[in-house]
Amino acid sequence: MTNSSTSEPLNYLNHKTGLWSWLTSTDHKRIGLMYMYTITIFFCTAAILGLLMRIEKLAPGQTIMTAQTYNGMFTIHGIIMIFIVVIPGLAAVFGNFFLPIMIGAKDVAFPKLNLFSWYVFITGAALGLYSQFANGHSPDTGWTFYVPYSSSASSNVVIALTAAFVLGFASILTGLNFIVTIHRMRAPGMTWFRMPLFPWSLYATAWIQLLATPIVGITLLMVIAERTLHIGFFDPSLGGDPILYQHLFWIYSHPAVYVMILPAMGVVTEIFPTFSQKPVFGYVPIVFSSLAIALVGYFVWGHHMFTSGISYESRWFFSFLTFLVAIPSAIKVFNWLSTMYGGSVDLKPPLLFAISFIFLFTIGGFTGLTLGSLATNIQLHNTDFVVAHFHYIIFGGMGFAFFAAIHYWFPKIYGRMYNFKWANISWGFLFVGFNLLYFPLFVIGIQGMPRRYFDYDPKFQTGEVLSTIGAFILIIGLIGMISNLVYHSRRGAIAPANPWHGVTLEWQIPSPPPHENFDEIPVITYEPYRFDHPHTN
Ligand code: CU1
Repeated sequence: MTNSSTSEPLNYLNHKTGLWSWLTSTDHKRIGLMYMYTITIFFCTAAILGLLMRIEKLAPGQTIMTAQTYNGMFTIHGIIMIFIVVIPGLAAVFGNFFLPIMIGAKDVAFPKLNLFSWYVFITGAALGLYSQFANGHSPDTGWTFYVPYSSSASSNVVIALTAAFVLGFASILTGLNFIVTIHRMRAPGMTWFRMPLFPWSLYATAWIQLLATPIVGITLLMVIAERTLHIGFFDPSLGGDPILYQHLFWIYSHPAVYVMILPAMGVVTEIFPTFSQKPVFGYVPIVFSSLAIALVGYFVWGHHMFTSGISYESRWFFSFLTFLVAIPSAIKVFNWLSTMYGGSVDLKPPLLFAISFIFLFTIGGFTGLTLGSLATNIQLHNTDFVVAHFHYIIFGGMGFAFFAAIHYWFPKIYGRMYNFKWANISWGFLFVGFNLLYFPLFVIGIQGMPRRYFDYDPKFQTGEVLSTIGAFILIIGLIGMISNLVYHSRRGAIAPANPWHGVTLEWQIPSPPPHENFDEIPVITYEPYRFDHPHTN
């Protein structure tokens, strides 16, 4: 079948056109793209806020904004990046687009619920943005909403809390949808251990979304109740306990880090075998390390509270448990490197981003151990060292995996190819800019520069200036990368169905995929990542 006006073969992009056909589409692929476009807009907004904060810090004292504006900026930067960009990011964009295809299904289990969750997401995101501007009182609590300040601050805390609460529902609905999809919709013959590893990572992620998100939801509601109805949960003056808030918040928000990073690990686990033309090394250990990370992630939240006055016993216990997370993470790094070892490695842009992911994630991981270790944590707590660490995990990890994913699946999504040279140059700016932006923060953090401070001692200025230069280089890389992708999504050369010679199911169907993915549901007769098996080229 072809589209009569363009004589292109019919696919999910051209079988119906017009904005309304997108806004009412229950096609998992279109919903994935709607998430991608909205998330990209929010990412760019929050990145600009980040750049403005970096400009402010070029010199001690006030440079371009007041201290109160600065407090609002780091708060809204965090709320947008965490709740709107990074938590939904990979799962809602590439999970929606590729999970059904990779398990041989025509859609997710609940397509209408899927569209509904996008509307919930948009509502929450709009509220988050509104909280920034309403009455000129942008929230200034930081994205963690710590009490007792958040129970009493006069800024738009209630709107921001409501936004995070609503966004949580979108996350729960997506997780629920993916769990049922993976249990019920796998193609005939696709046993659990024939399922590719990106779907496995989404499965582990979905359980966290489903089980942990309600905890933060109720916690944020409790803060709203405390502020509006003066019910004492956390505020000592109302008989509450602020430490209780920290427990409840981090019981969700530590596992939430794995909602961000597990799908990132899943993405690169797809890329390494394809660009080495070699089966993934240690399929089963990778599956169980994903599940182990999801499980152990529930028992380490206290490492955010070492200086809060919790007991010595619970501190060393949480410190010990935190170290356990390093084991499954290291298993994965070992398996990725072993997958490449001895393969015919082809350093195309997706692999370049995936290797950068390993490099940056490993720095983030080791500095995470530094922070998880009780003694050094006391010294480094609330310094810029923490800011550097989590940007290496969240941006260097999840962000670079997102960039790897879009460069990997772009030809499948749009049926066109981006410019490799342009992609490689953008990568250079991103990689150099990223490290120059965040590495100096480790150094000034160790020297005692606190996080979230508007002003600073002149002795930190060299580090701050280097970091700001890095931010500009990073932004150039982002502009280069995004313009390459946007331009070539319509004008790039027509891509073949399987440009990288991949073996998972998404590479066996046309690009862009047809509306319902498969004319006939495939029957799976062998394990994934069999490069010796005949496949489409
Ligand atoms: Cu944590």
